Amino acid sequence: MGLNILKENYPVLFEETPSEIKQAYNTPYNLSSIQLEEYSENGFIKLNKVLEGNALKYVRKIIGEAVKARTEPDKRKLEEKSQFEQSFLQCGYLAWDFPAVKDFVFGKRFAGIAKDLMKVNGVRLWHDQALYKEPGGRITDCHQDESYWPIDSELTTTMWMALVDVPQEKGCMRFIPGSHKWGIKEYVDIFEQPHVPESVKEENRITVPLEAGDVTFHSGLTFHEAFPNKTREMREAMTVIYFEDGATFTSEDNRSKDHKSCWGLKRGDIIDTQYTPKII
Ligand SMILES: O=C(O)CCC(=O)C(=O)O
Repeated sequence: MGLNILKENYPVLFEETPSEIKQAYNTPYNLSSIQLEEYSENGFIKLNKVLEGNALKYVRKIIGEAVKARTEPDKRKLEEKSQFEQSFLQCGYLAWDFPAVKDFVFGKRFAGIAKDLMKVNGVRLWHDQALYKEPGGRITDCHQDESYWPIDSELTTTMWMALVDVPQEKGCMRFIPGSHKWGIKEYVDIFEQPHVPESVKEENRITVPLEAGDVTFHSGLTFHEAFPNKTREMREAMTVIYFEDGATFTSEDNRSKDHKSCWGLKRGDIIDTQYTPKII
């Protein structure tokens, strides 16, 4: 869809973000030492009310519009989609197409949490992606994110924000606590041929239902999965992925080499591209 048509059909995505909302995106969220310890131990954490009120309503609106703009041309029914696509509608790099989403993704409130949890001096954006699980959508297969990313650092983290209440029956996330301490264990091909990872078969999992505005952060090494959406409503979630400033690019052969975040990089380069700005 051309830019003018997008601007005409989705005006809110191109309007100036109200200052009250920008402030909500940039007000620090303070973590206690117990929360920092919990993340270090478990490799994930749930944080309540990271957004509330008008800011939450606004974000739900703009992400919903952005997902609609991206997915509207696809008229396939759920059952006509691939197994991977039945796990969620995946809409990445929304910040770069839609200025309203960019203000959210660049929010220092969220990047500040990532910085504190990873205990680093600075964080960069890896990428954003909305993950909407359609009514009837299947499980998200268990995996470790870092097995897909050519980042030479164990310090990556994903913020997963619920834009609506996400109980188990709507497809909330489930984590294997402590699995971030195992290193990269197992590649699961969630795109074509998912399997239950050997390493997690016997492990305890923790189910994390969220209310709208709550988030989880999980390390790129933590095994996680999500339940199917057994409701008749969309599971609306937005994610932002961060990595430690100074991390290098591991490989041109990696599965994610075509991601915009990797454009122009050679093995060993510091990851510092137009798509991976330092946020805080
Ligand atoms: O939203 C989901 O269903 C899965 C999310 C996920 O795997 C992730 O954010 O790393």
